[in-house]
Amino acid sequence: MDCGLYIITDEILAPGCSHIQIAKESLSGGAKIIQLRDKRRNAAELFAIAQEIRSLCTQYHARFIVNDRLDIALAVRADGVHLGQDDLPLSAARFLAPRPFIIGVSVGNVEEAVLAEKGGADYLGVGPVYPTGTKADAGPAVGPELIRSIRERVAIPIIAIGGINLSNAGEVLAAGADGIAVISAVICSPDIAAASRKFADLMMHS
Ligand code: 3NM
Repeated sequence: MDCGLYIITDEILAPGCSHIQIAKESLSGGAKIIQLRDKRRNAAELFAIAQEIRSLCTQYHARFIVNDRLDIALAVRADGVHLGQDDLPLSAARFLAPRPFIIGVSVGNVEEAVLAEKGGADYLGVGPVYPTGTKADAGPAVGPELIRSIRERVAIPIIAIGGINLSNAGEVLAAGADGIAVISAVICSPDIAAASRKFADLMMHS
């Protein structure tokens, strides 16, 4: 899987800015992967939003991943789904969605990372690398050291997440992350496209 700037849409952090607007602006700023993440909306609403983001990602040659909701991901022909440790088990998701459908799995330690790779994950979301206020149950920060330890044990791409900003992104990439997933550092910025562009440039030059 090609990595790059991975933007997760979050309407709660950006009042007045919809998932679709966030996706559109991030893509215009160079995001390579968009993840639709919404724990509140019903399936009908999510499906309609996901359809729009699907076509935006196609237009920008970016990947589209849906958080948690494999049904929505399959229904709109997204490129993949992202699963947390408490979501549908990886084996069950893989049974329903054979490759090349992408399955990403959140991991918080080396054991989970090794298991996810063995189980057929296509990439790992590793975090929270730094403290974050965005996800209440994210757990304690694991630091770039965990990226390094996981990098030694697994071959699939690592997307680092949690508290990543323009000042610490460099050390996360240096630790072995293939990509960086960001919410607040981009979405809380007054200019989402410009903030995305800064991350995309940083990734291209590191
Ligand atoms: N997952 P921000 S941390 C959605 O550790 C999410 O798995 C995490 O937001 C994990 O870039 C996180 O604003 C929130 O810190 C990331």
